[in-house]
Amino acid sequence: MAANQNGRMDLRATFLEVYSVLKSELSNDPAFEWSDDGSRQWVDRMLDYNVPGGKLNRGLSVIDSYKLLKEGKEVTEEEVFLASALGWCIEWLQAYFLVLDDIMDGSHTRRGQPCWFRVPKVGMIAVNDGVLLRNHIPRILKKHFRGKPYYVDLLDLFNEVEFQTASGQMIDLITTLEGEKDLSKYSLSLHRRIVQYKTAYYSFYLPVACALLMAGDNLDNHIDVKNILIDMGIYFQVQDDYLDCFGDPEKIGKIGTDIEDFKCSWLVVKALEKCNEEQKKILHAHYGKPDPADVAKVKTLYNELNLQGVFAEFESKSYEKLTGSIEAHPSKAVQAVLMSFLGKIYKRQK
Ligand code: DMA
Ligand code: MG
Ligand code: MG
Ligand code: MG
Repeated sequence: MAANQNGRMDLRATFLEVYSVLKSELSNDPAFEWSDDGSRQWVDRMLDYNVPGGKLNRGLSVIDSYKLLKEGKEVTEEEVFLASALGWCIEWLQAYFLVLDDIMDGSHTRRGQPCWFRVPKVGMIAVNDGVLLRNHIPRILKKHFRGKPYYVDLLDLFNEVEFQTASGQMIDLITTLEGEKDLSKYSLSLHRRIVQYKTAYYSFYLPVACALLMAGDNLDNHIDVKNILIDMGIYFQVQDDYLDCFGDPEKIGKIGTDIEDFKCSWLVVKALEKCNEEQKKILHAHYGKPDPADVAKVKTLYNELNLQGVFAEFESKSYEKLTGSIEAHPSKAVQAVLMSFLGKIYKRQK
């Protein structure tokens, strides 16, 4: 156990060293040659604030998955560096989406600190910082992967997944438009569409797809793996929706805004499924209002409907189903990759 813990800590430390390398490569870009204009310091501070402060699950998973796919064969230092660089590309992608997501969702905190756009003097410069974060990804890929046979596939993968995520974010946002607020269109199938696109591809499929490409595999050979990862991503976003209301802000590092924002959250979909006519009126009257008194009414209703119990049931059912699909996979190495993902998120509190 102790050895495992240490192994994990070493991996995290190595991973963070790679972050420093990538950061200095990016901030030493000729674009910031006139270092007296503060641009290099801005990029450094912006990166440190937004990129490395999360759980790093997505990034670390690339290295984990690559090692498992190698089935115990030796993994060189260079391979660990490259897998880490790909892991960081995913963390960069996540930072880019989160900086913009927090503006659009009107959020207050992220990872236990104010959202980047709420930091004094940042404000809407955060929009351009998001664009910069996004542009760092192809720069990292160009610098470290240009000569690899899978370079084009990597670029295509990141482009594809970015498109999917942005499309998910779009549906997530336009369902909440003023004047079109309509709870009756909120269903499990709409929820599934939103979360599959906004979360599952970049959080679950992308890390494994990166590891597979590095291992010389073709992604088209792994449609079954992709489907399991998508289901896991949907389960993960249901947890995110649950924690938005029932999680401890100290632990998750953010304050929920889904009720105020009229989001098509898993919780409101379940509430609509379970409520009687009387309770439905309460939802219609108070969901999507900024006033804390309205939010409190919705939360009371969630408790009356025992949504915590409904979620606990969903969580164990999802775990069983996912384990079943994973065990049916022919490759032990792939099983190990998928089980390690599932183990990291099952019953998470943050
Ligand atoms: C976030 O969905 C999805 C992306 C692509 C950032 P969300 O707004 O529920 O995330 P969070 O709860 O972290 O703000
Ligand atoms: Mg958000
Ligand atoms: Mg959002
Ligand atoms: Mg959320």
